[in-house]
Amino acid sequence: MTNLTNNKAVLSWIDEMTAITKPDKIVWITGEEEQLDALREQAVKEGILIKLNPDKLPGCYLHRTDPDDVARVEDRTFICCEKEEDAGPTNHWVEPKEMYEKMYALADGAYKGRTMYIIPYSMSIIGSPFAKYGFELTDSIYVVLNMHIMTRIGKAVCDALGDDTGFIKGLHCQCNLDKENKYIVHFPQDNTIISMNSNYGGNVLQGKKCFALRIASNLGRQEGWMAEHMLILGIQNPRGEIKYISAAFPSACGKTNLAMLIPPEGLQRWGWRVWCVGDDIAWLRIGKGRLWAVNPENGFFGVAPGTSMKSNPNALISTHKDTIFTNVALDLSDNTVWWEGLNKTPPARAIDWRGRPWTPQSPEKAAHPNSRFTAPARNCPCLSPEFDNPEGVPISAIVFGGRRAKTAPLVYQSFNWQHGVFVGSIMASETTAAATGQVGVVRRDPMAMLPFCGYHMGDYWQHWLDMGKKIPKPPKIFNVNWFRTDEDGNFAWPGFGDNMRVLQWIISRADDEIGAAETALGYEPNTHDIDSMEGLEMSMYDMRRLLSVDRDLWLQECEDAREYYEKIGKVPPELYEELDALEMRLNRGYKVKHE
Ligand code: GTP
Ligand code: SPV
Ligand code: MN
Repeated sequence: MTNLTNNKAVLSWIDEMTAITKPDKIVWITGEEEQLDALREQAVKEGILIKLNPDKLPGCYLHRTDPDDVARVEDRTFICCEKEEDAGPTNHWVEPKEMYEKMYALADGAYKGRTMYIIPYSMSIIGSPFAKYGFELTDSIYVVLNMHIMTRIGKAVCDALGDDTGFIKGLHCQCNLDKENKYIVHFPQDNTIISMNSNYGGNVLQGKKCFALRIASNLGRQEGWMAEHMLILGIQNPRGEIKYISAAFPSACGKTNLAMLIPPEGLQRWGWRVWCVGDDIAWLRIGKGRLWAVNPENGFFGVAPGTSMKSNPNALISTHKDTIFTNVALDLSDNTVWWEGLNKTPPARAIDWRGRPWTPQSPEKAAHPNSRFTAPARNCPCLSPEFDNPEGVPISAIVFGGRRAKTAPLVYQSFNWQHGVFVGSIMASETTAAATGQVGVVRRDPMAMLPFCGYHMGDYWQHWLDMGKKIPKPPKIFNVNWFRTDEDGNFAWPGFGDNMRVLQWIISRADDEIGAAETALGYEPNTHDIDSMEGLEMSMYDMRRLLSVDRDLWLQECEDAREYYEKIGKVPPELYEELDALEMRLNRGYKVKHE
């Protein structure tokens, strides 16, 4: 097969990787439908994919991963920059030369008897000034077909790259999925990514977390922009005006759901609606006095469990064609898929995510808690008309949030950018099934970037502070918590569509349209300012509780944050100032003042 590019740097790197991996065959992925169709067919034949009911789910497939390969592996993820201190205390580091040797030893002959697929891909719109190009070499058809959904691939990428040498090099070998030799490795100084012994989502779809966050956060720092774990959405008000916000929540904490929100019926009637620009990653840059965001991806790699026509119809509809499902259950009655929370009628007979027979009486879950769908963005009924705009959208507000059963109130606004960076830096959230390890443990996850920041966390905070100074009209910064619980452990806030009520307050505040109560944490809504008309069944008393701040819990929080700062080291002094000021406000029994 002929090469798709004459770019010497690309070809010589591929030659080098070919010599190491020793494939039987090399296939360039052109992006043409004919080639992709042949690969789908081959994957079905080889048992990699199961073709689903073509009438109910046209173009859809099911894939089951190895049961030990179901989520990102943070303890096997490395940032191998030149100096250990530049990776910082939140990243694993190994000296680059040593790591290359280890990786190339694992890759030695890894493609023997197999095919090397070369995927040219673009993060962001091909040809746009903000697009970045990469090549992923893989022996996995599953990766090829997922990258086709998640990014823009094929010959057009090579044409746009031309002879430029600023591309991202990626090598992925499934090997034998040996857990002990699983590695997700980044070499920021060489723009290189190597994934070994995994075939799961965020570990191997390298455009996503590896490139668009870990490598891109490094590029952003050097080039004066930001790569963030953020959704991007547009809020349309009854006057037809659209304001954009971006929001950083940790993995499996509600980004996809918020990005595709459908407002409560009453608010819809008034003309409120939400447009989805992105559900996981935002690249942000300064332009015309403001901060602008693009979504570098082209699809959604979303959490399946809990996704239903009730919780997130837009996401569910997005999966109704041309979608790959991973680790959900197969409904044997009609060859479709099922997961916990899809509906209240589990299939009488199914095959679970491990490939075993399953019935509603089975003690275990039918779908893995981190089972996912890979769906093309164009399928989303509320996809923003700005999705394909290479300029991106201007951001009015940045929202941080996480899963906190007690501490964080429903919503508050920071006093200013510097205070907002502080709020992001002390974010904490309960862990979820998106990464291997314990679930439900509260940990610090600054800006939802703990697993994705490709350099020293202290330097990253400094970059945030520096960026703020350069934006003439910076977005306002907020914090939300949809996951506060009552005494019985139930969620105290209905969440999902009702989150629209909080978004309304956020954009009113971003535009300085309404007043707020000043508290020790920041600005909070006056209770009547959260739109409780139009069907919210919540008493003023409960609403006040949702917005309440427990002083003792927060003093404890300050102590924890201080400890965390000490662990990080190299914390910008401005953030210590903010921490001291918060503690002082709490200790003084800060008066709540209504404007
Ligand atoms: P990643 O793809 O891992 O980055 O996850 P995400 O941040 O996009 O999370 P997603 O929207 O997929 O939601 C994860 C889980 O949280 C799902 O089980 C949702 O049902 C649940 N969830 C999302 N929004 C809400 C909410 O407002 N309230 C409650 N209680 N649960 C929510
Ligand atoms: C996340 O964990 O934040 C995800 C899923 O979006 S993965 O692509 O596996 O990282
Ligand atoms: Mn994510």
